[in-house]
Amino acid sequence: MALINLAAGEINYKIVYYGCALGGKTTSIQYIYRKVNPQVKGKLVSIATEEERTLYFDFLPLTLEKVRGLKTRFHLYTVPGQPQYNASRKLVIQGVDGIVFVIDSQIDRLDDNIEAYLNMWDNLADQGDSPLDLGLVLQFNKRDLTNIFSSADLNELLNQTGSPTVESCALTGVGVFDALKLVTKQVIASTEAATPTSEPSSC
Ligand SMILES: Nc1nc2c(ncn2[C@@H]2O[C@H](COP(=O)(O)OP(=O)(O)OP(=O)(O)O)[C@@H](O)[C@H]2O)c(=O)[nH]1
Ligand SMILES: [Mg+2]
Repeated sequence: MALINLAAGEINYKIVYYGCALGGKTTSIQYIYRKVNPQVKGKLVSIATEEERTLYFDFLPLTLEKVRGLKTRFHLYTVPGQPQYNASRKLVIQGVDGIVFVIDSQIDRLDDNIEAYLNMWDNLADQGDSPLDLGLVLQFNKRDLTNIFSSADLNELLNQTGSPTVESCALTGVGVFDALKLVTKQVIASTEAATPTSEPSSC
């Protein structure tokens, strides 16, 4: 659930980029960091290995338009995709409002994509969440490569929730903001649908 701080006039959403290792999560968030104007962004914090593989997370705070008169902050995170870092993934998804699931479109990454997708469901279930109750967008990444599945095939194989999908090339940024906009719209819509309360909800 979004964290609403009425005293500060703020609403905070947590958006997590999830997906298999080397799929393009960090590249996506780095592109967003480069392109958004300095007034709306904080520092991009990355905890990575020497080879620039995500070890714990990347984190980028953005402050966007007002929702119901509240300043709206989006806290963007990536998880480490390497299978051995599941404990980190579990920590990062605590209190998540929306997920951009980044898929490596290459044919030889199908098993890794499926493993990451099932892992997302498991980790959400462990914290009492479900992709069905959260914002969720599938970002079909690496569309610039040649040995890739069609988007229709990826949709059939990996979109069990009928979620919106976006084709992307995170290297050049194509589709990256489309995916971000879709997930932010979903999480804002879910707050607007919720009954207003004077009590802050927890994140
Ligand atoms: N050709 C191509 N390469 C990409 C694209 N997106 C990312 N890459 C490359 O894929 C590699 C991995 O990208 P990352 O963004 O680090 O992947 P990640 O999902 O954060 O990986 P982990 O941190 O290990 O989970 C890098 O060499 C990127 O430059 C893309 O759209 N097209
Ligand atoms: Mg990464």
